[in-house]
Amino acid sequence: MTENSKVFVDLDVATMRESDVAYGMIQDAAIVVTNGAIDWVGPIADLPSGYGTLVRTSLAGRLVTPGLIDCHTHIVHGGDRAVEFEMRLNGASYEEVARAGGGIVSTVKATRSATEDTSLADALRRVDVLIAEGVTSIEIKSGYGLDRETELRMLRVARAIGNKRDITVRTSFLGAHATPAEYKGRDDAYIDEVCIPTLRAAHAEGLVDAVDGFCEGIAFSPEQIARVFDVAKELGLPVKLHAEQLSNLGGAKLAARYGALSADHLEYLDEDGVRAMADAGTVAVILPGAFYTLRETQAPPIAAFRKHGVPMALATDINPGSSPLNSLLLTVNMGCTLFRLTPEEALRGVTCNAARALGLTDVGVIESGKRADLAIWDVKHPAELAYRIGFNPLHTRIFGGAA
Ligand code: DI6
Ligand code: FE
Repeated sequence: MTENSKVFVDLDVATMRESDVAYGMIQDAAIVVTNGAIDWVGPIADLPSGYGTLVRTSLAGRLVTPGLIDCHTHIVHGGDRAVEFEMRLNGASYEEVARAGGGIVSTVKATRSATEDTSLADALRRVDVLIAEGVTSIEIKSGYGLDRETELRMLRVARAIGNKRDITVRTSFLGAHATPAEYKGRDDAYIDEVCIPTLRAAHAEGLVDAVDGFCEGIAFSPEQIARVFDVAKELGLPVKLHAEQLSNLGGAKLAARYGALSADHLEYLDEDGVRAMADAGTVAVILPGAFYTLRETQAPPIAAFRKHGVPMALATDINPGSSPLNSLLLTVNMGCTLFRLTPEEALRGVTCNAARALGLTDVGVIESGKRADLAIWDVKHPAELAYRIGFNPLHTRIFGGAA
């Protein structure tokens, strides 16, 4: 305790610790924050007398949760695909849209032609919307550059976001997202000549926290992803993977073999893959925004994740094609409504389990020694965060102890 300590009182806290009590809930609690970290949390009746002289801030009965964590985004990207959305609703097929210059290729074109400044300004507008919902950590992927210069630029923009705003940014290198037009039909050459050398360059510049890929019929095979993951391993970088989104290629199993932090999407995952994830401690990141936008009908194997004890996270997957969903609170609601997650599972999905999906050990739960990243809500019960649609009850967001 120092003069930098603050005591919050008159609050209930959903600590999200492992606990027999739902949400790790403590009613009528106090939280002591010292030098940006949580010093003490517990029932106010147990507050050590040493803290008794500190000035108290009343939260008037509000609920406190860990700051929210969006563990899967493509929030740095050029342009939008609203016209493509409109074309599809007017009857065009995905292929016709692609032939007319739509799809991932159009986002690559727009991202390549954007400057670092405009990319940053565009992304910050989206980040600010998340911040207003109490988000304190975010993952940001590259993968719309698909050439060395633009991939590096995307990652520099991601780092810049962490400097311009009070938010923790974790970057993922997603060079193996799609094959760019100039390498059409030469996927292996793209992996060898562009993706892997760019990963090495980005890592040398300190721009990479994890390595991601898209393992899918329309993207890369498990063998191709494995070549990228081998380099990640050599560089000492953790991996994660877009897997089993549209079909089952064994991507999650491959990811688990590399001790992946997470495998993401997973609609077409089988129980064998679930077991492999459980054994490896790989988090299942569920992305209801893409499921909804693509009007997918096969849900991820939630019951099997529960049965085998695979931790589940939820994220927006913010991207201009399959998930133009810029709200983590709505994502929480959709996780419950579309996939029947309980509100507690959904809240764990954007706090403790999202932290784990990013390899972050100092956030996602409220306990002594963790960073004081907190969200203070005008709600009585945590289920309210999952229940309302299009309503933001955030009162105050605290990042590293500062409001
Ligand atoms: N899965 C997705 O749903 C997005 N990327 C990925 O690997 C699609 C991205 C896009 O359509 O722009
Ligand atoms: Fe994604």
